[in-house]
Amino acid sequence: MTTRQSVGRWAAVLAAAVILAAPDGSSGASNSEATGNLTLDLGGGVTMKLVLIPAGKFMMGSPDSEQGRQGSEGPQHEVIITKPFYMGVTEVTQAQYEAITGTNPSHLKDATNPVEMVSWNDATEFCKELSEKTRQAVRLPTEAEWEYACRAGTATAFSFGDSDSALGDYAWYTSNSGRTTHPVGQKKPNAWGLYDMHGNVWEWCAGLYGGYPNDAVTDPKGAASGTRRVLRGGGWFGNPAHCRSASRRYDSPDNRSSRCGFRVVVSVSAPGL
Ligand SMILES: [Ca+2]
Repeated sequence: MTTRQSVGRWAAVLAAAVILAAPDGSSGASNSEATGNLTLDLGGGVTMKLVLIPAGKFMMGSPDSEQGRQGSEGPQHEVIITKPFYMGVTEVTQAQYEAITGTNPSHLKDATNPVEMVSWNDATEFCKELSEKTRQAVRLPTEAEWEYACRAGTATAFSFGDSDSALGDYAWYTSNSGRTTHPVGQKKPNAWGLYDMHGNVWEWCAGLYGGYPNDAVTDPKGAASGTRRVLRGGGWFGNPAHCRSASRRYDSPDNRSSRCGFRVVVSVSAPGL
């Protein structure tokens, strides 16, 4: 199947999903076919907005020539994302986390700031609970999905170009953060409508951290073995190099830090595809 055929088939599936979801609204979620958005109802007047990320392919990792690059970002290799998915337009906020778990573990407290002091295990449990509440397949993004969405069709060091001179327009990082997190969604979004992919808090991804393959891969899930979990995007305590689209680090799945949070994705279910 060609990419265009695949996209067309998914568009039909999504349209059908909108029709099926519409009658009673009891699923805790609502779709908007026109905008490609999904809004989850977390209860207590708290919602979460996600945007549809199309299927496609991209070059994952950074070229040897990229400023600030680390060896773990190579080799660059082609990644094919075969299924569209919804991604949170912002990091999970403290209000959203508390609506689902009843607690707010953050050090840098503000309901509209990203939740931090959450481990990979905590983030995964949040996804599980939100899935049960909304009857949607909520999960952390794979590392490949995260970088694909961060790049939003670009191949440059940042989603807005190769120079970090405009980073302050898109990100909270060490030079402008005042050593704290900030309310999500205040800076410019990338071309796919995602905010704070660069900066604010580092974001947990689903898979295990490991070396990259040399050849093209389809829907990679991460390393086959290991214990370390991936973090992406840099944060309020990070320098510009950390905020690059290809930048990656890792941590133990039970470690918590005021520098680390997450955002969620929702799988688009399509039986038979
Ligand atoms: Ca971030």
